[in-house]
Amino acid sequence: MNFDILTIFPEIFPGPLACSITGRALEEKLITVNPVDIRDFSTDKHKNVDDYPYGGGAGMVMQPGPLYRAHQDVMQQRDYLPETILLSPQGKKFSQDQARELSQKPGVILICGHYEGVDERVRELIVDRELSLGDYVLTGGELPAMVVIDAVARMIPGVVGDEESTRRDSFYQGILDYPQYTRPRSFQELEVPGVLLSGHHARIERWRKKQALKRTWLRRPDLLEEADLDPEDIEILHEIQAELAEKEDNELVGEENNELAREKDNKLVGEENNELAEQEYNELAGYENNKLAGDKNKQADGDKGKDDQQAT
Ligand code: 4G0
Repeated sequence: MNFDILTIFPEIFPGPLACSITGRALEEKLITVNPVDIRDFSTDKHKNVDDYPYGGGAGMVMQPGPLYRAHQDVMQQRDYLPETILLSPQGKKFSQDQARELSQKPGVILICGHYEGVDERVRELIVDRELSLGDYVLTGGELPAMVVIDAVARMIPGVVGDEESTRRDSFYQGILDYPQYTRPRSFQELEVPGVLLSGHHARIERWRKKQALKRTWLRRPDLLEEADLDPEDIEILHEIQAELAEKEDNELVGEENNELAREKDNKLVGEENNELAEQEYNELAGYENNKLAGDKNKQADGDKGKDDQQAT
């Protein structure tokens, strides 16, 4: 897949994309990155590509001319019809689904905006899709473009060596990851949860699913509205909510009101003098940064005494 990038800083590409997995993808020509200097298409004697905003106001606006000509030039070089994407804070939120969709294409053109934005006619004439990484403003669209390239590249078959991780992406689609552990079994007096050493595949799967759902419920309840949960997931979620209600003796948690659940979560974090609250937060949020919480967690999952069993 080819990425053409319209930018006033072509020298910063490939940058970090030359490293690690995307670096190998570049070497193997699974992806190509072609930065195009917008200034090369300026007609200005100083190669300026920005000007003052009509109607007044602070800052500068990217002119349509250089961007339009750079875009025409790139389109002419391609034997496919590339989708043109503008990276800006005004865009639709970039998602894993969009990364997957874009990875099916032969190539895309990424436009990196600068200054206070780009002339609206650029959107009308050449932009097919406007994407934002999130609700924050950066000095330019170059870093967002690199993020998009990375996210799209790793969805291309053969880029990520281990196909298992892509499979897992879709298995736990729409919810947060479960907590992961590797050697050593004991670190700074914190133990790996016993169930992971038990060798009981079904119990491990259920524990992971429960942890993933707990995290999602407590940190990103918004995701649960979109996630496609199977009947077992919903049963586990109800189990989690019942545990929360029981432990907290707080009828707010039983209600399926995300706003209130979050409020309750925040309340627990704030109560740092309340040992029970802190302990419960650590456990429920999946933070095993607390010996007491870790031990309590093992008890809660009925795994006490499994620590001495070997994983393999
Ligand atoms: C276009 C993307 C581009 C318009 C780009 C800024 C954040 C993101 C830029 C503006 C960017 C993002 C109107 C400030 C370049 N910052 N969140 N900066 N304006 O994806």
